[in-house]
Amino acid sequence: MKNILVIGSTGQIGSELTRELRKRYGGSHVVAGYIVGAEPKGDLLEGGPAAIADVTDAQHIADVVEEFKIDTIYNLAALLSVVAESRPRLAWKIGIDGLWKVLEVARTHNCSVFTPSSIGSFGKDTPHDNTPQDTIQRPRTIYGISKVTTELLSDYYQLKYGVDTRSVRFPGVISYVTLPGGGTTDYAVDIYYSAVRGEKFVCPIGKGTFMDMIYMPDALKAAIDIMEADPARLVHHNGFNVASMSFDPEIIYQAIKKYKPEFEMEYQVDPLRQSIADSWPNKMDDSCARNEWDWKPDYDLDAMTVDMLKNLEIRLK
Ligand code: AKB
Repeated sequence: MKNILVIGSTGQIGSELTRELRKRYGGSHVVAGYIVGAEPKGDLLEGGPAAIADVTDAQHIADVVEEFKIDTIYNLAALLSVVAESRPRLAWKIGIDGLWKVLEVARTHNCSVFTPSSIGSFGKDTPHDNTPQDTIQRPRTIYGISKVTTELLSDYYQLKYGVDTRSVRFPGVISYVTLPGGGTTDYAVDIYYSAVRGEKFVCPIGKGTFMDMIYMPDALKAAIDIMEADPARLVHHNGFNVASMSFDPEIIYQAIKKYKPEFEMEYQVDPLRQSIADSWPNKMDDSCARNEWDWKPDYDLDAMTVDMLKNLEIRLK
């Protein structure tokens, strides 16, 4: 990776990935791609070049790739699971029509591409415990359908045209920097904000609902390490299971209560979020990622909780 374009650089993962890539490869080598209305600000704007890179406009992406001699594209444009259910056509337009445009630019300009998949690519017929790398993927949400298609289309470009496409299936990503918007796993971020603000947390996901989660530094590490991986060792290319921690609302609540004994939580289950969560794995088996490119997370629930609380105390002061 010499010159990198991050599409969606102002989103939850994109903003932190852009900063991390700039730290590793130098500010001038990482272009913060954005759409009108979601412009980068502060250090994201000042730390390196920025350019409009809208996945619905292939010519625009090609222009940016040429101008900055891009060889690697991180395509993070997507609607999250809950919001996608209310705007399915837009979710498809951004997630799949957009991906097709990015892949075409990559094919004609010889770029590698990372487009994340998600635990949302699984469905209720998938084995829920120790979900294997290669298994049934029959999701019933538009988000899930678009994520399975993302994996398949990325593999197609790899096999048919030799485009170097790679990706992981992200669990719910937890961070104190940029809030996620409209995801099923968002509760695991919101709960920390309530704890630090001294508010009672109203949990939209029911007790006993386990989902895979990952702390942002590990999510960034996964996104960068898979693109740096030795291609000779890769059996899979797109949609690697990456696991880190799995918990239900009660477990994360108790983990926070250890440091905030006065913290309270009650349940008001949201039927849409719950039905999506019920169709996702309880815990994935990530042995392929571990074997093929040495994936290993650094944070467990307790280490993440300490870091989240410490940093949110500072940010929300
Ligand atoms: C969501 O909840 O939609 C995302 C995801 C797990 O893909 N965080």
